[in-house]
Amino acid sequence: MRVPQAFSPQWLDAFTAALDGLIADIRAGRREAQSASRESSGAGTAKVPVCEDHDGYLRLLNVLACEPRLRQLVLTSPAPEIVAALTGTRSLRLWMDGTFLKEGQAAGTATPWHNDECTYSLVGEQCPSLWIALTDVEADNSPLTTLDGSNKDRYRYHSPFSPQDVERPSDYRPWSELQARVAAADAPISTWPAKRGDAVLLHPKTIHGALPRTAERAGRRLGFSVRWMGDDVVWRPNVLTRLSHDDNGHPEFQEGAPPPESVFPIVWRGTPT
Ligand SMILES: O=C(O)CCC(=O)C(=O)O
Repeated sequence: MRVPQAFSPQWLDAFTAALDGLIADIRAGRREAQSASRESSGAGTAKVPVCEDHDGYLRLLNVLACEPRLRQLVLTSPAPEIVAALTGTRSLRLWMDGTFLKEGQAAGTATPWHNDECTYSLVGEQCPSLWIALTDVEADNSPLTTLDGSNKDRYRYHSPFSPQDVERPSDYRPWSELQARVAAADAPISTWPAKRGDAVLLHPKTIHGALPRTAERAGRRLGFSVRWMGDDVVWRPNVLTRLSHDDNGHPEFQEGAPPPESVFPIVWRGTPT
């Protein structure tokens, strides 16, 4: 679901400056980041973002956990109101975030097809990502793509980032089936070019990715995606879940209950408009 011009230039400039500063610091070695391979082994720590940076594709995870000023900006921006209005939740917690910077024209600037919930320890309808275009994201500038109707899937998919040597729960399908669905000639795929300031709300089951950046012109493409937890979200891990530094072994997490306030405080309350 697209929200045209959801953010004014003031917010976009503030988010962009904070992310660009962090990216520059990580690239210059002034700030620590952990590699994606270390993160996928579950060895992550809370206060260090995960950074994958190659071939004009940069993916940064969990910035908000280590950048209190940016976290505060996100919380005071229109973001929570937008998420609440679109999901109908009366409360929100912050889950995690992803930043996607694309430069150059390499095929590797595509974001591979996936859905966000596949490795989640959380279930709920109100667990979306609000993806924000911090630059124009035209059709040749790595727009998001979605598989229409996948938000209604009855199955989850066994991600390559989950353990492979375990018995797959009955409500999961092999990853190859997800790939076959998007590769089918008649796959109902939508492409989401965006103007700077537009936002796209993604249901946790929505199968999505992004095309490569093929623009001949110089420039870049920056998307910032914040994941939220609404009223109906509960913690329900299984053998394919990737636990994080937050919930791995934490005594207050209870299966079937919302994540504890001590770890994920409610950051927004209200009546959705
Ligand atoms: O911006 C992108 O390229 C991908 C975004 C995405 O996959 C996400 O937010 O989950």
